This record gives sequence, structure tokens and C-alpha cells, in this order.
Amino acid sequence: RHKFWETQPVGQFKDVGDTSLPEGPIEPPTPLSEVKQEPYNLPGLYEWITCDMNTEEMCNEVYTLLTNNYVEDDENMFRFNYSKEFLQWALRPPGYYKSWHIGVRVKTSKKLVAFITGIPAKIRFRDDVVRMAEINFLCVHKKLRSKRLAPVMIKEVTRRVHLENIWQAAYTAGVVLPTPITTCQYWHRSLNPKKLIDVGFSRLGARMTMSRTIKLYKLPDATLTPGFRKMELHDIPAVTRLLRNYLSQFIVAPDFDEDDVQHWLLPTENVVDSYLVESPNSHEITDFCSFYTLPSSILGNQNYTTLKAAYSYYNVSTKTPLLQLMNDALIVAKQKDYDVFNALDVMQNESFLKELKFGPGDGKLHYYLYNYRIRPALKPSELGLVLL
Ligand code: YNC
Ligand code: MG
Repeated sequence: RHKFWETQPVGQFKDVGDTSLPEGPIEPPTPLSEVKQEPYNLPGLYEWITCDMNTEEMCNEVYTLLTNNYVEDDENMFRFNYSKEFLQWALRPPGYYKSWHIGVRVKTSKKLVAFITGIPAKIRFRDDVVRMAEINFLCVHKKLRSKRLAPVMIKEVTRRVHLENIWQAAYTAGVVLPTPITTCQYWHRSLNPKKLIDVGFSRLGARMTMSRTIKLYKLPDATLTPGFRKMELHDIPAVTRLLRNYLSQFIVAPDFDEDDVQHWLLPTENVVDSYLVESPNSHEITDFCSFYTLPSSILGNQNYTTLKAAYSYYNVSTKTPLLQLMNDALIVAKQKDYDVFNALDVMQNESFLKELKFGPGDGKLHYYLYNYRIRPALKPSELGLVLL
């Protein structure tokens, strides 16, 4: 059934429930001298390129490919519209490898028609911290689909990851592949219900009018928690301590150091927003919340072209109840004119979703590890990892 995935070192469906298989790497690393030195073969009309995401031109080309060809919902009403600033942030974390930003061009026209990326990350599974690649932005132009280009893209990024002596990877997908470590659900909290209904993102509930719906989702004009403020550069050590301690309770989570926190959590306009609670008396940093900005193009609507969405990222509560913290996150997102606030049911998110009027979405998100077996599958609440 999965002609490609059956050949890869991933948990296979036939092995689900086989308790004799050990957790950890499925295949041992091979000596670097045995890693294939030349790129995989592409069909003759195409060529590999390494994408330099530092240049404006390359960013524009990648942005255009993804804007027109990346992930859509099941009904093809919306398509992710990652901004250029977001792509530069997502693809250039501390220690990134340019060689892991891989494009495929048409030889004659030079048009970019496919893309896949990796970034380095340290991911902890139970007590073991493993150097991994996080694989994202796999995209094949709509006109080149179903030609088995994706397996070549995946093999090529794997080869380039191996060349850096890294043998494991983490990735998410909306499709079921062999085999998810967990399956999460998206939840959506309307901030601008009228627009969401107008564009077909949500529907007016039974026995609901538009004015009752608007009232239902209304939020205070200002945040409620004393000491709630935007994260700043000098907060990095305190936020790193808070986050490391919090993430230690999950079975799978990133192992962030201060450089990672600076990159992934220090606010970047229209990319990532982070807030914290500084105790008005002790000045201690007790709580933290963050979200990233990922708009979607609205396909074929007369009145609107983009949906402005915030995605819950990492949140930590020690003193302020998580529910109250996330209510303040909703309030700032509303102030900043987001239409919807999305969250997965990972970490402790279940504790606030229903009460804060999030509704379940129809999309599922499956999490995977490459060349690393874990048994049995996790509950979403045991996962402390959010990929972009
Ligand atoms: C997918 N999303 O099952 P089998 S998520 C992985 N992730 O193989 P073809 C996928 N594999 O089943 P198309 C996949 N989608 O026969 C499909 N596949 O074994 C598998 N969409 O290839 C599929 N972006 O080229 C099948 O299919 C084989 O032309 C079929 O291309 C697929 O970024 C795709 O959803 C997704 O652009 C590129 O549909 C195309 O359809 C497309 O004939 C819209 O491929 C955008 C979209 C995916 C977003 C993402 C994570 C990707 C993870 C890749 C796996 C990484 C493994 C770890 C590598 C490093 C290892 C180290 C160390
Ligand atoms: Mg193809």
C-alpha cells in the first residue's frame, strides 16, 4: 500500500502492537564515508538547487511556489500562506544548514517546481535527547503531482541530513503514513465570527443569529492578568528556565537552550508573539504564552482574500491558571486583528479549549519520527512539541 514508506526505517503498520521491538533507533548510523556523495537522480527535465533563504529573490520564489501549491483544507477553500518573514524565521534557526533547503527547478525555464526543508533540532524522548532534523514545507507544484517526485525529495533531504551525521527526523502531516507517534486535532476559537461565517470557515450554529454569535465570542478590550506583558530580550534566561522545566513533563519535547528561545520565542513582528506574567511584587516570571502567525489564502471569495490566523505555540502556567493565561492570549490576538486562534490538543491544551469556546476542527495532524521507534502511540497530551 505504501510502496515508498514500506522501504523506510519508520514504524510499520504490521508491527503496531509488537512489544518485542525495542524503542529507539530502527537502523544504526552508517559510516559517513558510506553515505551517497551525489544527489539522487531527478527526471531529465529537472535539476536540484540549494535555496539561499538569505536572498530576497530566492525567498520570493519559494514564497510564490508555496502560496500557490502548498497545503489546502479538504474542501479546497483555504491554502496556507506562510509569509516571507515567517519562512526566513522558520528556516534559519541557530545552526541551520543551507544545504537542507532544497529546491527543484525546470532546467530550461529555471522555474521552481518543488521544495523540501530540514532544520536541526534537539528532541527529547523520555530521558534521551536526540539530534534530529525537523522536515517541513514538502511541496510539489500542482501540475507535477502523482509522478513519485515526493519520494525522491524525501530521499535527497535524508541524504543531506545524513551527511551532517544526523540520523533521526521529526515531521507532521495531514495524511496517514506509517506510523504516527500521535494524532492530534485542531481546535478553532472565533475572534471575528462574522468574517469566518462569510468566508465559509464556520457556520452559524443551530438556533443562533449573527448578533448572538458575535456576542458569544466577544472578548474584553484589555488583558486581565496583572503583570501580563510582551516578552523582551532580557527575559530570555527566565523564559528558558520556565519552559525547560515545564516541557520536562512530556514524553516527547524539544530541548531548548537560550539561543533556541531567543530565536523561536522572542517576539518577531507578524511572525511570533510571546507574552509573560511578571509578578508585580517579586518581579518573578511565572507564566508564559506564545502564538505564531500563519494566514491562509481564501480561495474564490469575492469579499475577502486572507484569513488572519494565530496558532498556539508554547504556553507555560505556574501561577496564573492556564485558562486565564490563554484568555489573555485571545484578547491580544483580537486586539491585533486576528480572525481566528487555533490550537492543537497537545500538552495541557485540553484544559482550556472547551471553556474558552474553541470548537473542534475537521483536520487531523499526525506526528511522525523517522528512524526512531516509540511504543505504544502517545496521547496528544503527552506530546510537548509544536512544529510550524
Ligand atoms: C507527506 N505529506 O504516501 P507511498 S507535510 C510524507 N509526507 O508514498 P508523489 C508523503 N510522504 O505511500 P505527490 C506525503 N504526502 O506510496 C504524500 N506522501 O509510500 C507520500 N501537496 O509521491 C505518499 N505538503 O510524488 C506516497 O505524490 C508518495 O505528487 C507519493 O506529492 C506529495 O512538509 C506532496 O501537503 C505532499 O505538494 C509533495 O501532494 C504534494 O502528491 C503536495 O507521487 C500539497 O509520497 C502540500 C502538502 C506536505 C506538508 C510536510 C512534512 C513532510 C515530511 C516528509 C517525510 C520526511 C522524512 C524524514 C526525512 C529526513 C530523515 C533523516 C534523517
Ligand atoms: Mg510527483
